[in-house]
Amino acid sequence: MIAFHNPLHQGHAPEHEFYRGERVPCFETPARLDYVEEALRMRNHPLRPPDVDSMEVLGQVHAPRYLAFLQTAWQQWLALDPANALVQPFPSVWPVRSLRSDVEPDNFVARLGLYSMDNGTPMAAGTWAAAKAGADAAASAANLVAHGASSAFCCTRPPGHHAGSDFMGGYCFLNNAAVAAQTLLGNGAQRVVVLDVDYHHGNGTQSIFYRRDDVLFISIHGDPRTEYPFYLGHADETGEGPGAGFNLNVPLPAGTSAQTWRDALDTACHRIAAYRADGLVVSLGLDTFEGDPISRFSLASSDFTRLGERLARLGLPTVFVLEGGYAAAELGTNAVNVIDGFEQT
Ligand code: OKP
Ligand code: ZN
Repeated sequence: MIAFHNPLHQGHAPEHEFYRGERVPCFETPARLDYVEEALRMRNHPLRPPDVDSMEVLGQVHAPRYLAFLQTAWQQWLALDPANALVQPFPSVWPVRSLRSDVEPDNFVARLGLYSMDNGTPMAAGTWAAAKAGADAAASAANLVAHGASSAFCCTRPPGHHAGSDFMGGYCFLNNAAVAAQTLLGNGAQRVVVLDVDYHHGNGTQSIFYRRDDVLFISIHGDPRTEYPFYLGHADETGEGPGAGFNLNVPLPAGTSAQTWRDALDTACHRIAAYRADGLVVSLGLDTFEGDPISRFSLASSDFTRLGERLARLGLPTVFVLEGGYAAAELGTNAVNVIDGFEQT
């Protein structure tokens, strides 16, 4: 399977995130992608740089003022104090209920809070360039599939599925899966499914497409009552307005077995078949792995091969977009297991 990689991902390398109130080394590291690229090469999958500019499609899934902020956020941070080059910005205040989000504050940290859902999405000097190149890789993979390839893989970080129309969160800045889905639609697809199998609910993707019937969003994830992102991902979220009936959440308790997870996947696949989609985007998080340090499902490496096999049986043009997965040393094996399971079926 042709894989589009992100040539600029290393520029997004913040050092710290917050965990239980303490600053800890980031879980979402450049090394993650090195492992995936190495496994792709070892198992003979060609790697290509992005060949599509996603800017126009980004404007269809993200708000203009959010894109403008993100694009210049690091310069704004440095303009406050050149010494900030060595400091990570974090938001500390957010416009929750009863506060206004229509007026952009002049204060940088307040603006950062306006465009963030958490303080768990650290930025670095190369964040915009890395996120944009990742969106380009997603658009490239979708474009290849739209032009007749049966599948393609977007091999990128930072991930995207927590990023909504106008906010970052959960290590995500630009919603790569939404870019892929929108690219398929822009190339003539009528109905697209986004299937999100990351451990964490894809709140950003869900919210972007919540009122639309041309994208069916399905997610299997840790129950948000106990798992990030906490405030979205419940089973009663089924879509709104024209999108009513085109959103399916399958939350599972932390600790769920691989067998129960596979049954949930089967349920999702039956819904996909009934939708008569002309394209599938898979938000491929691999943090459902039993060895993942921040998640609590128990899939083995062999289960990822089975995931690829099950998805292949849908018979749909398919774009895989890498999301989470924090057992870095096993990430390459697990990701390419999905790819090989898919291609060998
Ligand atoms: C991103 B993806 C607390 C650590 C938890 C949220 C996890 C984001 C996962 N600061 N941060 O869905 O794999
Ligand atoms: Zn995740």
